Amino acid sequence: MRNMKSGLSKLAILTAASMVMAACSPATNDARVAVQAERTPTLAEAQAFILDAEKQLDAEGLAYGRALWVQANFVTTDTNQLAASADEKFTLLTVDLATKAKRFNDVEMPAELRRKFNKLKFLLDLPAPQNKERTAELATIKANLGATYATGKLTLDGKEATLGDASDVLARERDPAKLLEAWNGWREVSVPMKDQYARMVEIANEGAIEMGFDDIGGMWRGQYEMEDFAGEADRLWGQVKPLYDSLHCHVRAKLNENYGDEVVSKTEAIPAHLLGNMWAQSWGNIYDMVKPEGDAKTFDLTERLVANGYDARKMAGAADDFFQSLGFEPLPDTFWERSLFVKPRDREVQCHASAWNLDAKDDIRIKMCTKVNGEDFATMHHEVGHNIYQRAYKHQSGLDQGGAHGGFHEAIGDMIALSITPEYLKTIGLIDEVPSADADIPLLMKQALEKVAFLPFGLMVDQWRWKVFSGEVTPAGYNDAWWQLREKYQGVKAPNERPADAFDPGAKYHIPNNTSYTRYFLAHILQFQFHQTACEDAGWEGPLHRCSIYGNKEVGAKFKAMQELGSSKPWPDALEVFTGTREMNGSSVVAYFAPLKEWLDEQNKNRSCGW
Ligand code: X8Z
Ligand code: ZN
Repeated sequence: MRNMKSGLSKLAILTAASMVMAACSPATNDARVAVQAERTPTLAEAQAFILDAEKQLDAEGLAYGRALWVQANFVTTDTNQLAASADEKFTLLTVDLATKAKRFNDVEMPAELRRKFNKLKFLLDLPAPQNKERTAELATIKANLGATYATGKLTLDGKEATLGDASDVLARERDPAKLLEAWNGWREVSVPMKDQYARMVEIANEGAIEMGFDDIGGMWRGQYEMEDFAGEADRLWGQVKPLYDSLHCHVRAKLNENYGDEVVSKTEAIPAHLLGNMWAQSWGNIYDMVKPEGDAKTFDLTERLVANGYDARKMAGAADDFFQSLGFEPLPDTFWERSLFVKPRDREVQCHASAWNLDAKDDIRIKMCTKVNGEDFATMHHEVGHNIYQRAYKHQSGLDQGGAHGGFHEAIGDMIALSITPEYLKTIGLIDEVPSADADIPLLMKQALEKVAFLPFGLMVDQWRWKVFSGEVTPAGYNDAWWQLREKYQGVKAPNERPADAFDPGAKYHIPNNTSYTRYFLAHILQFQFHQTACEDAGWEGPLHRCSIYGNKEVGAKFKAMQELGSSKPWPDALEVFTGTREMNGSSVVAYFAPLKEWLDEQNKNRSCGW
């Protein structure tokens, strides 16, 4: 995650700042700018400016991060206000620095330094205009939206329930009426967000324009340092879409067999409450309904974790052990002391899993309301992967601390989770017998329900936001535009007519919390690319889904070399270090799932696919 989660580490502690000019406080800066306005600044001044900016961001970032950590771990009116104040302060500083940086626009400087100047514009998820009142208003809205999501409640079976409870219903229930109750209930939480969201967009767009972007969307896309970011995402989607279409076709047919024409049509988009997940973004929980016939030889990871006495800490321990097997240092004691692993019974927390680095060095931690199940076993590796990456680039200077791009950050732990193969699970004692080759299709099906199903969702969330940010979609059209994109990309539709005041995008964490989302789409491409490279380097010749790099120090060393770069080089350089190529490529996803694709197409032979 950006900024105070994985991005906080961008604000690294700077060691000796020898040649800092007298630019320590905004006040002295102002005076200097006035005096120096007539001449082009020198390279030395540019270097000193960045050094000083990193120092200020580092100090402010630490305070900001702590305020956000406390709020996320203890959501109350007071911590909300403290978080808003810290956000306001940090935003003011960052906007000030990005504005002052403009005077160095014409200075000739090395590419590395120019990139640091550019990065000043990307530190905030939402920029504020240079106006104290509106900066404060923006910070308050942000804190409120986050808290509304974190503390949202619904009614299930006449009792108060949380998102976690509703998600369990979506995962396990098979009665459409009960599924619908949970699905609709959670969407009432976001109704009051809509007006605030619209106001937030208005203010932040002003800020983005002042920084030289067309709108917030332009700013979000700009950080990827690509000519045509949206086009690149479309290209990658084109590579994997045929696979998604085959999966969609089979899943819909099976849901139709289970629920009948009344609930699921054979030709239209799939109603969103039937796919096992609150947002229909991953479908692993409906494996039992879509699995190949005669699936006797696989295993249920959730059942195995429970039977082996796993709890959240033990799950984190498995992730730690995996990274250690590749040559990474053990997680520090403070990780175990300061992380939040389970949902507390007596206070409100932001349960959506996240990974943090508070001091841009070793104070790495996660916050996760872990459930002991297969899904969270993978999420645990995802979160620990963020922490491992953050620590790997801690030696970089403040502005170079960060993922090569957001997709890299989201792919590190996921790539490791792709190595959680039956063979590996046997090695760590979770299963007794490795299923034979006739379990390949069932194993691939489980993986596809998580990973392939996710792809169009990963893409559409920001497609919606880009339209909102550009003004193409206005508040009156927020909800309809959301469902148009859900249908277009995912072939998923709302299970019932949406109320006029519905704000369904707000029921997904990353919307009220302003976390950009295309990063996850890219991560779902990149993790397979990383996995394929790692397996080839390890000399693996079998099917990709059976390859685990557990214990491979050579692969680990190369993986670490990429991570250590942080964002100090353009992302293609980082990609090249690990994969030898400078392009993201969906062909690894296609190769990984090739046997399943063939099987799906056979199943779909007499079905009508598409929606
Ligand atoms: O938000 C996350 C992580 C934290 S960065 C748990 N993910 C996305 C989501 O939950 O929607 C991981 C996969 C997609
Ligand atoms: Zn993540």
